[in-house]
Amino acid sequence: MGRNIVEKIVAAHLVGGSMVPGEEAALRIDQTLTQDATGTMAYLEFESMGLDRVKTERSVAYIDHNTLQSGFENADDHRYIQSVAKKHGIWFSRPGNGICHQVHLERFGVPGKTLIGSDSHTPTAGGLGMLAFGAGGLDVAVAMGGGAYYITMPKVIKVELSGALRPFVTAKDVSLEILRILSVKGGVGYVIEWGGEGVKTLSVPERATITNMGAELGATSSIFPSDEQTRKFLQAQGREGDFVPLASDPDAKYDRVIEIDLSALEPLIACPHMPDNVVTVSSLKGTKVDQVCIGSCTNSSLLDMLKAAALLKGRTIAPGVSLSVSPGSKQVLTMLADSGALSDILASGARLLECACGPCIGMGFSPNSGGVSLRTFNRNFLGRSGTADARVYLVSPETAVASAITGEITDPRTLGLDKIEVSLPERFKIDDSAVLPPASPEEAAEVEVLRGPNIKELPQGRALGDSVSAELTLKLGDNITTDHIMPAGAKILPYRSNIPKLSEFCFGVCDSSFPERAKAAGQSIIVGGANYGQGSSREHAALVPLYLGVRAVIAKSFARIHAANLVNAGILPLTFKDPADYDALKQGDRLALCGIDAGLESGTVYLQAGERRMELSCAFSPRQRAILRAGGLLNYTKEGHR
Ligand code: MIC
Ligand code: SF4
Repeated sequence: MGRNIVEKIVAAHLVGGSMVPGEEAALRIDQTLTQDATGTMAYLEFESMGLDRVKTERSVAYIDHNTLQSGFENADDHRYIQSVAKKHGIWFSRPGNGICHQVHLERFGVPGKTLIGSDSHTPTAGGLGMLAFGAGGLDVAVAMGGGAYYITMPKVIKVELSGALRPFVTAKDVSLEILRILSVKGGVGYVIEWGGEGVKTLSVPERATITNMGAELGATSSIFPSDEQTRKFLQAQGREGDFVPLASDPDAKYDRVIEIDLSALEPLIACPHMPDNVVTVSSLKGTKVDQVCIGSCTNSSLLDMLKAAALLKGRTIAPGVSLSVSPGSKQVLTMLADSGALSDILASGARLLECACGPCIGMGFSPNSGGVSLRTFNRNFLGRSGTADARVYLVSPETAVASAITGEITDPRTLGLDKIEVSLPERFKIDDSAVLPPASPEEAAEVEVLRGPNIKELPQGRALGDSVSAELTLKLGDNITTDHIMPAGAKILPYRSNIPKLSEFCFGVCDSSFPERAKAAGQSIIVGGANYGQGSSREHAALVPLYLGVRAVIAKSFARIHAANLVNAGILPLTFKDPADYDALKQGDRLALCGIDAGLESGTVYLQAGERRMELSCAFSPRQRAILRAGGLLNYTKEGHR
């Protein structure tokens, strides 16, 4: 029987488990990436596992998130990552070189290979035909050490594209359309494989915009075939040797097929505060805009920036609007400068930010109070911009520029232009001087790892007993994101390697009294609704609750990466067998989880809440059970498992 692309890459990398959807598959990982906000923790974990030189084909440490250095903390972490990378065989992408996913696409991604990264948007590399996953830092550390990456074998949705995008309708609108169709939880348990005749019309950077936002669907990954477009892109990056063709077999099977006619799409916009809250841009015509941001790993390619520059050329932005432009990489920025397009951007009144995540993670450029911010980014969760009452909308670069010019939400097709003439260059400007190689194995022993005073001890996982008696310290609703659990932003991110300090901000968006209450309770249980933990890969959303004494999270359902991070931290993620039980629980209840030992084998544990006895599902793979019993992946690995 024929195979789809996902099955082909999985089959070529399977080192254990099974390819049956729903069962655990162990994959050999060819490449890893980290970024600085999760990387410090990942390398501390790597060191504490006693691992030596990475065993991957390529591992890269990027500095792109914590680039505002308003104190010593971020600079110290950067220095730590640079030194630890040098010692252990990891390439180091210096601050200023760009956003991890953009640089990885340009310089390192290889079709047909596997990649895991300590960032949820790692599947961006699927635009090049890589099978790439976002993962917690611990999983990345294990993979760097040569260990397998374990996934629940996903089902595969094929999105069959036909037609071609019309002028001013973009890859971003394709991302928003699929979010409109599937919602922020519709991709859970699936890889999205993009195919059909329409695929041929999309360049690699456009494909990467689409695979990037697969993270917002909750998908395990997203992937495109590797074809002529891929070859052209790699050739222009001076990497034609990395090209391999990759296509599904004609008789490949899919679990679901969704058809999208590219020619029928129009400009779309995601409204506050969820990426799937999608309507047409024209339906919001006239809404006043305070701020516009162009950039992020979704829309910061040279193609995006050239389009923005072409639209801004000869125009000035509205007086009430503040426009920021953050190119995705040094390559993009230098090519903008060399071509003169940067002058067009600056002449319009835009503010140029460095090649980094910046406003996307609240690292500066927060909107004004109650401000309306239009962003070409991928997430618009409440409070993420750094301004609690800001209203953030997600759009394409074309819609962003049109709105910056008029000062109100504007469909770019109404600007009176026929189209924008922009194409990819025959040859990108190649300068890898900002990527520093690791020390040779012979020199590695001499490299000193430099630690700053902000680096504190890792929280210790505790082995699970047979029962847990604890208070329900927090009850939450559906779609709780990791930005709710462990907020980010310029003020909090510098403490990513200082869990005690970071814990003061846990659940700050929902209930700022939680940290104190959890500490006072000693040990506690959290209850959530559906899709608990969606969004980022930050393992801090598990490590901080662990530090605060959380032993179990009971929810209607979990997002994939967060559930894995909870297990890795030794916290039990459990689901209600009867959703009505969720309604019967209230904050402050005394709860008793019983029969954990037997439940790990049978798949059911019991929760006693007053008079009511509830059944909770506790279905884990044998490996996950062993990790939970050991009190987390760190302990499990130290016991000698790989
Ligand atoms: C995000 O976009 O939320 C982040 C910041 O890139 C996170 C990683 C982190 O929290 O450091 C992600 O997507 O995984
Ligand atoms: Fe950076 Fe934003 Fe992309 Fe996360 S989503 S990697 S913060 S640009």
